[in-house]
Amino acid sequence: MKPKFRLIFTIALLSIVLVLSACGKSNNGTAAPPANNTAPSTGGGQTKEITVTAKNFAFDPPNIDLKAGDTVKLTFKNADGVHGFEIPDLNVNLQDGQTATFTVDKAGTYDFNCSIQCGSGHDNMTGTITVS
Ligand SMILES: [Cu+2]
Repeated sequence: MKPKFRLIFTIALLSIVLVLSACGKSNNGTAAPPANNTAPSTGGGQTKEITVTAKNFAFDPPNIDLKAGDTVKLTFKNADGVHGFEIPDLNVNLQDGQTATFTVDKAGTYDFNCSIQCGSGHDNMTGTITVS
């Protein structure tokens, strides 16, 4: 009798935990989209031309701020040494003198890095695009 009660109690407890965690998930899901109807857009949707320059061993600028919805025309140039420019999350990979056009739809941070093994400072060649 007692072990059976314990089993039922355990199942009931697990059910409550599952229901609670399912609720938490759906709440997070519905809270994600921003309420665009209450505030005017703060500049998203513009086209911005940005040039990133690489030298031994850094990018200039190392940080780029964008608004969700912006389209970027990004040109990459080597000023010193031979480097590449890669944003893995956005499928952007540029060599010296190349330009990529892409749109950042979602807020978040997108890291970029050097895509060519350029020397001792290669691992320091990182930067971040922040989309708000
Ligand atoms: Cu490198």
